[in-house]
Amino acid sequence: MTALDDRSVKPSVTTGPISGSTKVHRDAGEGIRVPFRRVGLTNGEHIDLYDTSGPYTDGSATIDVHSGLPRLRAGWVAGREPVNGAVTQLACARAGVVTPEMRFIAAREGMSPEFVRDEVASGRAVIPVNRNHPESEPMIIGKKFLVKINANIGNSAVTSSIEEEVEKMVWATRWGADTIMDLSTGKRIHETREWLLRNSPVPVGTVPIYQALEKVDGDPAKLSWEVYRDTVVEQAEQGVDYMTVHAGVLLRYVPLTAKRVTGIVSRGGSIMAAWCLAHHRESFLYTHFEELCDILRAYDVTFSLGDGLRPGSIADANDEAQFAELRTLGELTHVARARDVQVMIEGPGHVPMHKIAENVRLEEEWCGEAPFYTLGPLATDIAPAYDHITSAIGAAQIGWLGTAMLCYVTPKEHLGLPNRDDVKTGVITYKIAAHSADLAKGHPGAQDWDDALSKARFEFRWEDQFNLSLDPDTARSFHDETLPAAPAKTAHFCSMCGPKFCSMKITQDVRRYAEERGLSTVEAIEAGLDEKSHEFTDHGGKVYLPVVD
Ligand code: IRN
Ligand code: FE2
Repeated sequence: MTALDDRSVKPSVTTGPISGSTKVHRDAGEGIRVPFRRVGLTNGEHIDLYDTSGPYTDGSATIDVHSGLPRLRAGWVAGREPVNGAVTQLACARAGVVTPEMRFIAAREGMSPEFVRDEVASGRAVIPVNRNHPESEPMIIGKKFLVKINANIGNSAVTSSIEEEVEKMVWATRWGADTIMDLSTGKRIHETREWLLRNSPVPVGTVPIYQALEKVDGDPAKLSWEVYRDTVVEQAEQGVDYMTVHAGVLLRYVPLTAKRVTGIVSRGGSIMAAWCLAHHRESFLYTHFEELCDILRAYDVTFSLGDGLRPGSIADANDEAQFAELRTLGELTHVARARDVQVMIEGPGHVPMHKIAENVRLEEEWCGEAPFYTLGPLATDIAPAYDHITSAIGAAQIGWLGTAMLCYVTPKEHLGLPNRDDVKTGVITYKIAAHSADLAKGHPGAQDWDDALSKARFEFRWEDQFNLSLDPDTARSFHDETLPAAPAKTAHFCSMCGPKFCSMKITQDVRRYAEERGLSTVEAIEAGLDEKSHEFTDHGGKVYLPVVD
């Protein structure tokens, strides 16, 4: 019996299309079909958006979470020939082989398959795809591609169930999470992960040291390489696509954190520091790193080298401990790559805006441009309950500077385990940061989405404006709070300014005025403004009109 046969677990997941969208597939050749979310517009146009939501938004598909998603990649995995003894995307890329995963990604990102292969071969991009997670739709993490976001889910010893976590995964990918990480530390870790993997359309990451610690009853001193190794094999066998490994927390770096305001804030980092101190020995993750590479290579699991010494406060940003660890992560990157194992590098944390750029510069220099994957960073410490915002400020900047994936932060950060609503808020907030970075980087086609929405807004196509939003449901409900009636959906104003003060309506009036009188826009604006100024004085010349009931 597998975990999914357990009928006492009854997940109920959200299915059906996102408002105003339908699922379409683009043919990428060789029988590869790449899903997109098509937003149909009332003017007959449409726009196809990158779609992370998997079969849950197909509309027609009924999803049986007890049997798991279709095994999309099973045939590709089975047909893969080893290159120099390795089956990893990196080994293939280096040997000049374009894998079906690379073809899929090329169509998804609007790039050529050869470009994708080249970025993977150089180590600047990774494709996290465990051979044992055939349900996932291939995606790429690298600075030359769309900026990705990760959503952390998973239970704790105190709260949450398998049902809740499966729905959080489906919910997170519905709103745009490119990967999820199962950070469960509570009961039934193995079963929870099985449910997530078999039903996840996106790569799944984990931090294996958490489960290893459970196995030794929560006492870091009792950890050993053997317990850890067996846990990694167990998780790789299940299909985990990337693993956070805090192998850069060396014994000699631990004292560097002594004078910090917030010490060591990484869970994995603090576990490894405790082990090193208890045994006064070098970290087994570091001393056994080559063996670990061999395990990950066999499944094509990607390393996410953990930032166990990341700063946990503005005061500790960019300090000696943080950068000492980063240098070691760079050294390990080259060890892993030499074994054809893919690597990305985790980054901070809490960093004020003026100290962000240095993080990207040093990471690229020391870690051979391995994709950077950062947690925010929070640009200030003063807003618990709003840390999705404090961190999105840092995330947008670090994304613009070249960070390939942003780990979301929810409003519950520092306060409690996020629930389903927090997950959505975190995902939407990080989609904003990631897309803002795509725009600033001049990513081809990124602006099409903004242009479509702006046009809809200017032309008062309210339904299109809602449906083009990252969150159509909330946009519609905010609008309808004050103007719920159907005619308001075509009205040339909303309740923010009312009919007389809508700037967009006035602009349209000016343009019509110009057309009617055969004037150039500049002349028309002058003439139109003159007319408006008379209209304004005629109405009493006050910007703020007295309240009339
Ligand atoms: C991302 C970048 N730096 C840290 N992260 C994520 O933080 C990491 O991938 C994991 O999901 C989470 C918790 O990691 P620690 O606290 O064990 O380091
Ligand atoms: Fe924090």
